[in-house]
Formats: sequence, C-alpha cells, structure tokens
Amino acid sequence: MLSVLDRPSLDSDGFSALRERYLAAQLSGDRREALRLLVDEGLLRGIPLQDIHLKIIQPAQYEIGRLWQENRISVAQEHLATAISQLALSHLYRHLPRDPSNGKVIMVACVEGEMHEVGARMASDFLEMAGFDVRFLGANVPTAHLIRMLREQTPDMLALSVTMTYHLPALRSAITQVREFSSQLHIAVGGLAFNWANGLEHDLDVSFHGRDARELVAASCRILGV
Ligand code: B12
Repeated sequence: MLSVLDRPSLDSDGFSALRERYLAAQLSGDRREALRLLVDEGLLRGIPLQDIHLKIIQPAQYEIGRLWQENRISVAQEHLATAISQLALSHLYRHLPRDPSNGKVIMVACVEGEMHEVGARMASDFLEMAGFDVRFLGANVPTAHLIRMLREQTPDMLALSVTMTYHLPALRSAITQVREFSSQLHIAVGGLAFNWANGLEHDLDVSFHGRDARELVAASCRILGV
C-alpha cells in the first residue's frame, strides 16, 4: 500500500519557482502571501505536504542562512523569515495526511543549548504523517529533564536533533545519561551538525543517524518493525 509520503509531485522547475516566491515573501515579511503560496499554489494544487516541507521550506531556510552568513540580511530579517516558516508549519500541521496509527511513540528533542528547532519540528511532522505518535519537546531541552520525562513516559524511540557542532558534547552527555536509564531504548540522531562532523555517528551508541526527515521515517519504520 502507498504511504501518504509516496505521492507524486511537481517537477524541479516548478519547485524552484515556488521556493523563490516563498523566499521573497519571507524576506519582505509578508505572512499572508507566504501562506497563500504554500496553501493555494502548493497544497490545493496537489503538491504533497512532504515536498512543501523538504523542497520549499527547508531550502528557503538554508538560503536565509546563506544570506545571513554573507551579511546580506540582518539577524532581524532572519528572525522575521523564520517566524514565517514556523507559522507555515503550524498552519500546515492541521492538514497533514496521516497513515493509520502504528501504535509506536517517538519523542523528539533538541539537545541542551540547541536553539535550532525547525528541523526537529519538521521531522516530528513527518513521523506523524507516517502513523507515529509523536512527543515534540522543541528547542534546548535540559538533559536532566529529558531523562525525567523518559522515566515518566518511556517512548519506543528517542530522536535527538543537533545543529551546532559546539552542542555535540551535550549530545554525547544526553546519550550517556539515556543509556544509564536504558541500554535498550532506540536512539536516533540527526541535524546539520552531522554534516560538519563526518562519521561521528559511528562513534555514538545509537540506532540510527539520518540526513533528513524522510530518512528518519524510513529508519524508524525499519527499526520499530512497522
Ligand atoms: C533560523 C536559524 C537560527 C534561529 C533558530 C530559530 C528556531 N526557532 O529554530 C536562531 C536565531 C535561534 C539561530 C541562532 C544561531 N545560529 Co542559526 N540558523 C538558522 C538557519 C537560518 C535556519 C535553520 C532552519 O530553520 N533550518 C531548516 C530545517 C528544516 O533544516 P534542518 O535543521 O537541517 O533539519 C533537517 C535535517 O537536518 C534533519 N534533522 C534535523 N533534526 C534531526 C533529528 C534526527 C534524529 C534526524 C534523523 C534528522 C534531523 O531533518 C530536518 C528536516 O529535513 C540556519 C541556516 C541553515 N543552513 O540551517 C542557521 C545556522 C544553522 N545558524 C548558524 C549560527 C552560526 C547560529 C548562531 C551561533 C548565531 C549566533 N552568533 O548567535 C546561533 C546559535 C544558537 C544556538 N545556541 O543554538 C550557522 C551555523 C554555521 C556553523 N557551521 O556552525 C547557520 C548554518 C547559518 C549560517 N549559514 O551561518 N539560528
């Protein structure tokens, strides 16, 4: 059976045109236009939600990062643009197509100190589309409180997100403390930091490392046998 994550979509030219217009709306701070593009010209024209996430919002956010790094936009403009993507994700959340529930619970958190939460949030939405029950804890989760929550409501898998390489010690510490609590709990790790720390995943006591939300879903299905 086809999953909701396998539907056909636009060609690459169609995506880049829509992405450019979305980015322009973000940069001008036009929330209405940004949402109109994603909903009226995306969703309602049959573009699958996972493509809106991975081929429009994610690359637009990366482009915002590039413009910021090159000092072509200010921190304030980055905040404005990111707030629009957060609004869009909230709005699109209501429209997520969902496979039937598979009964498995996945907890998703950014490690202590990590403020980049958009990727973890997107990964959470993808897991939900695939039928997982998700507990999304957001940015900067103190490790002691993460462990406390794991004790209170142990999930089938924990997914940890890290963007800044200087948060990798926090990731290692979180994994060590989770292992003291349970040597069996599946742990998935991901986020941009792994692009800059090649091969690190082999050195960690985890079940899976992945580059994007789609890979996380595939691995979660495999590891949890659904
Ligand atoms: C928005 C943003 C911020 C916002 C974040 C707000 C928020 N609520 O999330 C704020 C302003 C807080 C911020 C702060 C900083 N930022 Co910033 N930020 C960004 C920006 C522009 C976009 C991030 C984003 O939204 N990405 C979109 C999501 C969808 O992509 P993603 O995170 O990669 O997630 C995908 C995958 O990685 C994966 N994934 C993610 N998590 C997980 C988990 C698992 C288990 C798996 C399998 C997969 C997975 O799946 C996701 C979906 O496909 C990036 C640019 C970039 N290239 O990412 C810079 C960027 C990451 N930031 C950067 C920097 C330098 C900083 C600061 C240090 C700036 C400063 N001087 O203060 C601080 C650090 C803050 C901190 N303590 O963490 C640099 C990092 C450069 C580097 N090499 O280290 C970047 C790359 C910008 C740049 N080009 O210079 N930032």
